[in-house]
Amino acid sequence: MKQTWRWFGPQDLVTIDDMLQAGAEGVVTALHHVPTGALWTPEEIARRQRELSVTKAGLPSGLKWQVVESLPVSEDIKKQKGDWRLHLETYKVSLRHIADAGIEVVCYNFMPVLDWTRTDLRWKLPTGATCMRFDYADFAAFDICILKRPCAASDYPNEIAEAAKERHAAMDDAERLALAKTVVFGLPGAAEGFSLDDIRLHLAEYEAVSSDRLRANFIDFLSEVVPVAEDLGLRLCCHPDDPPFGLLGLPRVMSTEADYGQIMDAVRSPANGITLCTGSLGARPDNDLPGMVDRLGDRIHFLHLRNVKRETAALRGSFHEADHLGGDTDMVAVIAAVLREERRRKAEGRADWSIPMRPDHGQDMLDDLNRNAQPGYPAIGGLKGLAELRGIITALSHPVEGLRARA
Ligand code: CS2
Ligand code: MN
Repeated sequence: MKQTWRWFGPQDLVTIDDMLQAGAEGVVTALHHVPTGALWTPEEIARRQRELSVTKAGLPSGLKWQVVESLPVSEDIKKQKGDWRLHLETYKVSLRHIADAGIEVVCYNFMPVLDWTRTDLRWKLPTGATCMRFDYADFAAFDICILKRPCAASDYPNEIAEAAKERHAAMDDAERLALAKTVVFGLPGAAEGFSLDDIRLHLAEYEAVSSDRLRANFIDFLSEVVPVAEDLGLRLCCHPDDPPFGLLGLPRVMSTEADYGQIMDAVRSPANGITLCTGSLGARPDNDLPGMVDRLGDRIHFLHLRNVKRETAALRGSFHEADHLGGDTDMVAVIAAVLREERRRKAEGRADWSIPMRPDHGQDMLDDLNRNAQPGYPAIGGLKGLAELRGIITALSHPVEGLRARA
């Protein structure tokens, strides 16, 4: 596995120097300033490559841009409306520019409107560290009582809808505003401010888009871009829905093994691949992560290793982001399955046998608590996650002791 680290560019409060100390071997980044749908130019790609190739002191970092995360897919493409054909052509040209720059792996997602969604970005753990959390009743409080989406209550089990109303009644205005801001953190334009009416407009646009329609649009998108990616020697990899179930009445089609199976089968090419995010998928008890690596491993081009603690047994429910080796996903079994897949690829002579991975979302701890970096991407919490994962990889890969430990 290639141990990588996500970087949000020069304004990231966690620097290239920091990730070097954390032991990163490669960088995952994007042109975050380029609006969705717009072209990634060779100049901008080269600029980002230069930025990550040097330390603060101007010395070579020795790091390369390993994975693009993400080349975002526009809402127009997801809905097949407006400028979608233009965006599709632009996407292909951006892919060509990415390949020309020597980058091979491109992550994206196909979630309508919202990317990952939480109700608390700084939930205090008993240790004093903080983590991100999704509380289903708080989310329902936002949906039913703040956004006031028509018929929203009928989308939730009765006890959640009731709890949501009680929680909302107990909140003051500042708490309601904070919850709304947290929920829409991943919305396009959220950084520039948002209004509930903007969200309602986004949602109205999807009223006519069923899950089947969204999946068909996704397959149309892949049928166009995968052959281009294959020709360019690129590996596209779709990140799962987070959380892996529908929210706000929006369709979501990449939440389960069956979802991935359908999409992998619909466009059969090594360029149509998977970003296996154990954190996102792990929020559902019916996703068997080590088994998914065994069964879908062939097409896994990028790994997000993270763990969640589910707070209920329900298919859709509350969870928080646990330690990388804590939580409900058996991370040792996942890593063992990945190492098996890597050995299999090596034996086949595949050039892509070493799969890039990164620690996904860390908890804020120690100095992270004052640094206020990008939510989910602190220096020390990320370093701890990567170090723990590296420990497992090292132990399981040991040619003698790895086997002896199990004898
Ligand atoms: C990431 C996602 O921070 C995260 O949770 O895993 O935002 C991811 O970058 C996108 O969904 C990929 O397109
Ligand atoms: Mn992820």
